[in-house]
Amino acid sequence: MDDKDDPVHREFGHPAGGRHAVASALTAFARQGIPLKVVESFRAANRAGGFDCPGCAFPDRNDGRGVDSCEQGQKAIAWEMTRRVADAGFFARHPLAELRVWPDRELENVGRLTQPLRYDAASDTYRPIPWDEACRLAATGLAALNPGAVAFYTSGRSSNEAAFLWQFLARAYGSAHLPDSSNLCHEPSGYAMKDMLGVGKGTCTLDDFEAAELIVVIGQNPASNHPRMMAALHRAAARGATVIALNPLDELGFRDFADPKELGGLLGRGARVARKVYRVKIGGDLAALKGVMKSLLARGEALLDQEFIAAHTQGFEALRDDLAAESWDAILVESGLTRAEIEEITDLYAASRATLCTWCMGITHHEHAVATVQTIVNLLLLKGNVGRPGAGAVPVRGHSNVQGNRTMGATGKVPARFLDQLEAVFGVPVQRAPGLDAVGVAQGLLDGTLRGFLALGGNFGVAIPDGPRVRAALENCELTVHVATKLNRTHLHPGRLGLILPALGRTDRDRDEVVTVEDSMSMTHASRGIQEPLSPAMRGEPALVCALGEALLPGAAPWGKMAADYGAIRGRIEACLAGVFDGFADYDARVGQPGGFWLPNAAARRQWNTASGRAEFRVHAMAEGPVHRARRRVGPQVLALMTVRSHDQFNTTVYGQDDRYRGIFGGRRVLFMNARDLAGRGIADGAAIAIEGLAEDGVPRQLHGFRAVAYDIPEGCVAAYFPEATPLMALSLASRITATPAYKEIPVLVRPAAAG
Ligand SMILES: Nc1nc2c(c(=O)[nH]1)N[C@H]1C(S)=C(S)[C@@H](COP(=O)(O)OP(=O)(O)OC[C@H]3O[C@@H](n4cnc5c(=O)[nH]c(N)nc54)[C@H](O)[C@@H]3O)O[C@H]1N2
Ligand SMILES: Nc1nc2c(c(=O)[nH]1)N[C@H]1C(S)=C(S)[C@@H](COP(=O)(O)OP(=O)(O)OC[C@H]3O[C@@H](n4cnc5c(=O)[nH]c(N)nc54)[C@H](O)[C@@H]3O)O[C@H]1N2
Ligand SMILES: [Mo]
Repeated sequence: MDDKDDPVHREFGHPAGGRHAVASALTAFARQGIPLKVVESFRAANRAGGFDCPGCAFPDRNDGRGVDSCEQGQKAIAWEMTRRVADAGFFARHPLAELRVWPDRELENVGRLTQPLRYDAASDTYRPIPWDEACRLAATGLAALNPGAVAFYTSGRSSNEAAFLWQFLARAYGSAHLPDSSNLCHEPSGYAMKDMLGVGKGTCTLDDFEAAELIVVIGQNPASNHPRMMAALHRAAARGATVIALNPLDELGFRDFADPKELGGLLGRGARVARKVYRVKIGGDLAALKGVMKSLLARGEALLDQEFIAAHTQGFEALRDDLAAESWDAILVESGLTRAEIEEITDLYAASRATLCTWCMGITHHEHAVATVQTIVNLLLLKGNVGRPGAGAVPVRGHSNVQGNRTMGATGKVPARFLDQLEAVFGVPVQRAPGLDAVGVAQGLLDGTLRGFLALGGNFGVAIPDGPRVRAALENCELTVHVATKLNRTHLHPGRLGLILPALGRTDRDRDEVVTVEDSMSMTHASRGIQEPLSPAMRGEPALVCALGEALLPGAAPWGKMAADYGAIRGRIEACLAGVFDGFADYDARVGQPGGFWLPNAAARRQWNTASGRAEFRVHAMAEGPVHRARRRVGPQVLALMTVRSHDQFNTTVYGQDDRYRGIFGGRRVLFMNARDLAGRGIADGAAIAIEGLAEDGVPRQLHGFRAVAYDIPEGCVAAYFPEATPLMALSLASRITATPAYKEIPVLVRPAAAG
């Protein structure tokens, strides 16, 4: 077991992408002992007849040409295609008390889960059991509980088919507690857009990247988290479009990127992709964008799309008055930008005939996430930048099928019509009341009102704030069931009855079946695994949910028929979604189409499914956030911490210890700090530090064993990696309205280690 964490900081000295990306993809396969599989993988990932990459949700190119996969995707694929196994012998040798001190990456590195497991308290180990028994135990456990005390989590990796059956099983059993990773992720985007535009999804397709004149990338690090988007940005910049970014960090991909799919890129020649990165302060985007709008309006309403505003929107006057009254001083202090920078962005926006804004977690992981997303949409609406080529709002989703899971109803709140059709199609009653979201479920576990927790993938106890307490609460449950591909820390905290059920992943062949997924731009298509499963006891997720359904609610659905033929599931999806979401007619027949099909988006056609039938401007004040409040309480020395991903992880799955684009090698326990913030605290670059989280619940939260790294980051702002730094935040630190944890706005104090 390798638990060394000894980070050093040195410049990487090469462009993002390029030959190092190719080398890193090859290394990922070599590390798993399957070096040759990389060929197969590059041939099948995101290609018609192959599998949908289990990495991010950026859409596939679908032109049938060449490779359409990236370094990060290949890492995720190698991780899944490994031939290593966490078998019965492994679990017999390692009691959970021992595994709990292993680093997260070593738990997953053991290999794939290959058989159903049941926790045995006497030996403190998981032990293999037959499938029949696992399903019977789960069913008996669930039947003994009040359904209102049971939660069914989903992580956005699973397929449409599995997610659909999962939510049906939960609702037919009587629980609508369907928290998902989206609650921790893009929930504010969905809410904000639905409220203003009537559609909670992005309004663009990949073609719009080819037509945009200005692309604004806000709070996103695509070089590490959506590398295929870098290729789209790079192409856009090469044809003359302007790309700019708003980010506290000058991420490498923006200033130096080489497309590994181009010869020049492979030879190592990089190019600037973003003309400029505007270095907002953490949480400063709302102020920055208000500044841009204020400046735009001051230049005269002739610059706006007045026809669009008159014909399609409502609330413009209120926004105009609010912007006129907003103070420039406040805008500049809060955004961290200069007046000249705001005028520069306004120049670009005013001149552009088609603007597309993309955003990700730098926007949603904040207390004022909904307000900030709505401010982005306000900006777009002012110039009619929704519903025409090259223009629109693009929340770039996280997990490869997180959007599809939502379309399938795997969430606590769904339209009544969907529930009606669910009842009609299956002929059984379902739970109609809305259920809890992820933070609500964590609270329910902590206060003991939830007694059962089932998860279709994910690592809930590590992804959620207050992980240690939530994991301890899981142990107090009567029942925990994890459908998973690899062992993770959440599994190490079983309930009185604790089960792990081994699932097939995207790359695994599931007999002759295909599953379907929906990407970030609403393209829905088939995915077919290419590798023979490691063990006959692993099950495709849809079939696995059917097995649970057969044991728990045998009369509720033709479980056996659906397990044997996933087309029978798609038929039911089509029937349940009719009139709820357009586009699912002939679902089963059309999934076979190369590239799949686009789910139509009303806002993209300028049809506004809002109460007023128009796109609605929303006015938002620049309100105080958690860091402001902590500064008032404790003093100006409070810093704003954002927890971000390295280049070598997929969420809680950490592949390695390097973050080469940011120049960090061999460890992850670092805190990126401005040199002046270091000097002010008497901390040397590279010194050991203690970090204290200032939660409003008063519970002390401290982290030790971190090193400070002098870094180009705005004063008052610091950054660290997730999940290592998550223990600094409380569950109560979350966005207004959607309760998405504010993982990027944690008030902290930093001291030299000796004084800590
Ligand atoms: N390889 C890989 N791919 C992934 C993932 C992964 O872990 N690894 N995760 C997937 C998932 S689930 C998601 S949600 C996405 C995440 O994709 P990203 O959102 O790109 O991921 P984060 O690392 O959370 O990065 C946030 C970015 O926002 C910036 N930021 C932080 N706070 C602010 C702010 O207040 N304002 C602005 N303007 N910027 C800010 C940070 O500097 C950083 O560049 O990626 C998906 N794809
Ligand atoms: N501090 C901090 N915390 C964060 C974030 C942050 O930026 N900062 N980001 C948040 C975000 S955006 C998200 S989306 C969440 C992610 O939260 P989750 O989705 O809960 O976490 P993951 O790390 O993606 O889950 C990894 C686990 O999924 C399982 N798995 C992988 N593939 C499959 C599969 O095909 N089937 C099944 N059944 N299981 C599979 C494996 O067992 C693996 O251990 O984390 C959130 N937490
Ligand atoms: Mo995410």
